Amino acid sequence: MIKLPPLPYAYEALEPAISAETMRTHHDKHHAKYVEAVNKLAGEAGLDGRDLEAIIAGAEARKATKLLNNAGQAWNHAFFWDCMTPERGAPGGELESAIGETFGTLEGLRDAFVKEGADHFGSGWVWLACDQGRLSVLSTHDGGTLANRPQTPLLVCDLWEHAYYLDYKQDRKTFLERWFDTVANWAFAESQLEAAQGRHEPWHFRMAA
Ligand code: MN3
Repeated sequence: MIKLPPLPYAYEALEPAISAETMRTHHDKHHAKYVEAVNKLAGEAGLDGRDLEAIIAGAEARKATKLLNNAGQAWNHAFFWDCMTPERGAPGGELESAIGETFGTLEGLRDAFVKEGADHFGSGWVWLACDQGRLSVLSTHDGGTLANRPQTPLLVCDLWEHAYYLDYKQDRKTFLERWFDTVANWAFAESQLEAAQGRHEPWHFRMAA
């Protein structure tokens, strides 16, 4: 069994970028439902008792699409909560240098991230990732995840309408701009960059929530 991880801050902590009402529904209803579906489907696939990364790998190997989608969503949401913080910050150290190398400036990264997310057709996720030492911005569709990909994810933002519709209606671009400017967790991204450099383990879905 996997467990729904608690939010690392209060429901209202990310206001005004994201309302408490959005966070409550998003975490307590949407994320909870994905976790519940994973436990049901992993049992049916003989994958119960594994950690979530192993369930994702097993679902992929078995071409168990419904399990893979739900497991990807369970992983992505847990990662997403840690990609946000009420402590507004800015990239520093090696992350700042890596952003400079690939995007020129933080503004360059912001443009690429917001454009990728705003232009993404339908539901999915927009990521900042490190791929063989170089940063990149990419998006995945639906429950698509970087959990078991060679890239190390540094940040992700949810592009499903449930992530922003209550607060921004259909205006995904403004949501992404405000998300990037005010709640992105740069300390977390720096820690993931260190993991990509082999200095410690990358983020994992915690089994004991
Ligand atoms: Mn979501």
